[in-house]
This record gives sequence, structure tokens and C-alpha cells, in this order.
Amino acid sequence: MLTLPNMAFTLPKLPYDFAALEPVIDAKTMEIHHDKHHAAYVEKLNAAVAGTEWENKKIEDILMNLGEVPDDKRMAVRNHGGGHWNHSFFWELLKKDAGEPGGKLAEAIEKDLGGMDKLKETFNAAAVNRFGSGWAWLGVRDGQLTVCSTPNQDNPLMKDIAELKECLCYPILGLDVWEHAYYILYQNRRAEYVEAFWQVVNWAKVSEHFEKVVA
Ligand code: MN3
Repeated sequence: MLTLPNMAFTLPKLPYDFAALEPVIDAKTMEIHHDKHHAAYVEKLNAAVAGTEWENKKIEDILMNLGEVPDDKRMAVRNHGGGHWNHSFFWELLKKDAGEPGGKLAEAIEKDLGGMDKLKETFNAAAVNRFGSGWAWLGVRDGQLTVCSTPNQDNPLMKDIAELKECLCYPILGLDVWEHAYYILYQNRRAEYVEAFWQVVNWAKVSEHFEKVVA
């Protein structure tokens, strides 16, 4: 009988067409980013955990417990597991003409961060000033909204990684600032990409994450 390997992690389908975010993010970038980059993280994550107890765990649980992953697999799981989670999270956060935040999230942005303009200013600075590749995040820490950034495919859930301590939170919004996320349309102009990003934030999804975290 044919037996197939247990491929625990799978590439989620993009919840819209490649061209859905144009002109802010172009179709070619979305296609390569999802079908090639994200697919490669999934493939390499599966290779790293194949045959171990980690292949059937939830990715969030793995990332929150990287200290328990065997030394020889930890870096691969951190990089590719982080890549898989970050991109799965990111796709859902993007939508054309999705308005502005409302309700409790809008109140928290006002109270914790000083309003929308201030949020954008702080978040854009975190995204633009991240040297090399990484992510900018809006998250909830001790019941308060916070903005921070992580290098590579690290993220705020990785509590066992000492150098990420400043950015530990439950992320509700994230922005990929790897060059592969913007190079075709924006070349070296990361700041323009970061500014344009606000036009495609799916605030309903951000609110959903926020409500779940603060519940
Ligand atoms: Mn990416």
C-alpha cells in the first residue's frame, strides 16, 4: 500500500485573488510571495519536524515553546515555523478599502497609543527602522496596545527567545518588511510601501484578533 508522509503543515489558500490589493500591492508580488516564499517556509518547516513529536502540534504552541524544541532543530523551526505563522497571519490582515478601526479597538488606539495618527507614526518608524529583514507589529501586552518590531521571521509569540523580550505580545496586526514583500513595485523605497500598507489593512480582522486577546 502507498503510504504518504504526514505533512503536518500546509500552505493556506490566499483568501483573495493575487490582484485583489492592487495598486497598493501588485499581483506578481502576491503570487511569488504566497506561492514561492510562504510555500518554502511550509516545506522547510515540515522537513525540520518530520518524524518528531512536533509535527502534529499547533504552530502557535511550537513558537511559544521554542525552548523545548531540540537544539539541532530549533533554528530551522524558528525561521520556517515563524515564516509560516507570520505569513498565514499577514494574508488575512489585508483587504482593499476596509475602512478605519471602530468600537473597542478604536478606543484602545486612542487610550494606549494616542490615536490613529500616532499609531501610524510609531508603527511606520518600527517598520522603516528595522535593519534588514523583519516585521513590524501591533499587539497587546498586559492589556495594553503596543508597537514593536522583530528581525527575520521571528515574532512576538516567541517567548523563549531572550532577545525578543521587548516585543513579547499577542499580535493583532503585522507587516512584512522583507524586500520580497515590496521590491517589484517599490524597489528600495520601503517607507512608501509602509505608508501605502494602511490602505489595505483589514480592520475587521484586526478587531477580531483584538477582541479575542482582551476577552
Ligand atoms: Mn514575506
